[in-house]
Amino acid sequence: MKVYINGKFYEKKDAKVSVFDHGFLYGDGVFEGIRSYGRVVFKLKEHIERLYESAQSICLKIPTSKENLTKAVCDTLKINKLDDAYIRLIVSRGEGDLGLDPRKCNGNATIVIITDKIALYPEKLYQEGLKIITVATVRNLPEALNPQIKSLNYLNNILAKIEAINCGYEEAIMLDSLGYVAECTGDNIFIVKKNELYTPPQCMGTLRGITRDTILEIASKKGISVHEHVITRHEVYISDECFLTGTAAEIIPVVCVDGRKIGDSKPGKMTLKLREEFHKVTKKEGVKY
Ligand code: PXG
Repeated sequence: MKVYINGKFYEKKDAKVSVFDHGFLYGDGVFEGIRSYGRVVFKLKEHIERLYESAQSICLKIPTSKENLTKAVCDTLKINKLDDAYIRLIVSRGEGDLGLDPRKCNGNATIVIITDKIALYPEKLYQEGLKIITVATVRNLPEALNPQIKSLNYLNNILAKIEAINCGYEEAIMLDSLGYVAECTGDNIFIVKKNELYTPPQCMGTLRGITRDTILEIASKKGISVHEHVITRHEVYISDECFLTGTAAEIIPVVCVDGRKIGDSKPGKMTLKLREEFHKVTKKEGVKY
């Protein structure tokens, strides 16, 4: 497996960045998790766009164009002969000194592209559905570190994940600072009530997920009513169906939340339909390589 670093390819064992890179020292950088399906990088344009937006927000200048970065992602997939893959695109502040001052990195941002195969959850969980819990760690405040920024500092999410794991669960619902449902540690959340779809708005503590947007597009094409609306835990507990969306997990049904069974404890009809439709579009919408 070859890894792209700043325009060159390295064998996995030689793919290394400096310990003085502020990405390593401080989590100072941004990233994207992307997937390719049948030699099509799903919504690559949207991922590249979001990466540049995250970078803009943290005053990180990506030292190449969107076109070049798009090509670099495709080249990495080609060199690794991957048809279906998970892609991690990382831009860190680069090598500096031990102080916080980003100016010491001299604008030498580090660009890394790693490609691999991952299945986040075993197939059994997609068939049977996930059991999840709400955790005490709330999502970062937008006025502190906006969840729209996909930064290299994922401690907020990792702490929530640790809480879930310590309680015997694989995934956690994180609330925003007002106590509304925000999202999960690496996924957005949807509920279905009376055949209508609900998901939290992006403004509070939620990442504008590309899978989330895809589900919203599919739903509107299918004539399903969609509400981007604040959701309380109560509304999740009394929902007919619940599912999570993310590039890594794709669409995964949830059948139990905080000990409350959702619907009839089986993946819901609309969830399965949307999952099927999602897999149809993954091979169509994106950049071919
Ligand atoms: N919310 C958060 C906090 C995320 O990190 C999503 C939602 C879904 O967004 P997309 O655009 O992928 O539909 C993410 C996704 C993992 C993992 O291992 C997930 C993400 C990043 C890194 C790892 O599940 N981000």
